[in-house]
Amino acid sequence: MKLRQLRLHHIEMPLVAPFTTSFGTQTVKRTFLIEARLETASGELVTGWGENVALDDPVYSSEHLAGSALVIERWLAPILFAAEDVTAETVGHLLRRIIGHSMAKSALEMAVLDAQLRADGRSFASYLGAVATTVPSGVSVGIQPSVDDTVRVIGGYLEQGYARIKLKIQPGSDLPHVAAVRRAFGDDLPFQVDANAAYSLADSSHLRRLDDYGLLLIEQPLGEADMRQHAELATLMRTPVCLDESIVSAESAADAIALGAAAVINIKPGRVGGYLEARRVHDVSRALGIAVWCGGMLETGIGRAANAALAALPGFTLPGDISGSDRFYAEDITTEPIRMHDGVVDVPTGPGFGVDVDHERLGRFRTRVQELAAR
Ligand code: NPG
Repeated sequence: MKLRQLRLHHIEMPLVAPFTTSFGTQTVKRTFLIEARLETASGELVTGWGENVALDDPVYSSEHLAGSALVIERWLAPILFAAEDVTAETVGHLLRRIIGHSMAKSALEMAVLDAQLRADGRSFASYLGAVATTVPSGVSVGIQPSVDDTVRVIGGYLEQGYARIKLKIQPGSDLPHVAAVRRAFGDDLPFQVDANAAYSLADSSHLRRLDDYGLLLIEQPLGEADMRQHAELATLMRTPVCLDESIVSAESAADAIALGAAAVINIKPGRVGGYLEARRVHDVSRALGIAVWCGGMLETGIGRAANAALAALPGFTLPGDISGSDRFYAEDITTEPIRMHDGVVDVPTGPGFGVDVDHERLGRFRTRVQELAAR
């Protein structure tokens, strides 16, 4: 296909409640959606949508939203416009000269992939080889001001039917919260914690006390680059260590597994440069007997739909952060919100990612449009 036009729709969506992690509090989601127009070999024009997951500030990874848009405008889009043939399978290869900026690359690959699958009348789940029609839906719970708030908020999600709870933790907001959740909801609750790199190896004896609570896993306790230290921590505690920030490619997944730094891997397509690399992370982990699950980055319905399809691959044996749209948004950007029912989310079956953008809402949430075309 020939890439004809890219439109970056910058949007701002209010969150239903503030979301606090060890790196800050978010009350609004700012991002941009990419609308790509491509011409097929038969001269048909097809449109696809992608979503960028970078945060406003470089606090989760080095990438940030404004930088991501700039890199697309200045370097990535011109490469794709100059290419004779652009397909989802070649976007990553075409862009390989530009170092990093995985979230920008992922958003572009998504838009091409959606367009290509729509042209073929094929769903993303079918393209990937998904083996499930629904995926278990977990919810990520932000750091709360008090232990009582933590228990109350989690109780609310359990009433809604979520299949597993992930609680954000940080020094000063960890053990008492975890203990209270176990006390309130019992030992059978599928329960895990996420530190977003807030600890150091010197905290190992403190972290080891989490072993008393039968957690599914502890996610990214140490820094992004601390692969060896994660491996050492894993020998000091029983709770399985799961990596998120540290896994930026299939190669880093293979390294983490070989080092004993990851007993479980959180796969986020934006963090590894796209859904095709995400599938490779899945494949290498599965081949090495390591469980994976699909993370979330407060995606709109577009990214949520794509994540549900990815999580339907056979190696995704743990519930992902794939909650309903209403976990974060009163109104989503897609015509149909993603719904959690009975603890699961349905894997979309329509062409492409299987969701359509609601243009009226897009207009309301949009702050600006960036038009990019071949020069
Ligand atoms: O359900 O989309 C969701 C949010 C899941 O907690 C979640 N994401 O560290 O995994 C994370 C965290 C995150 C959100 C990280 C936004 C970076 C940005």
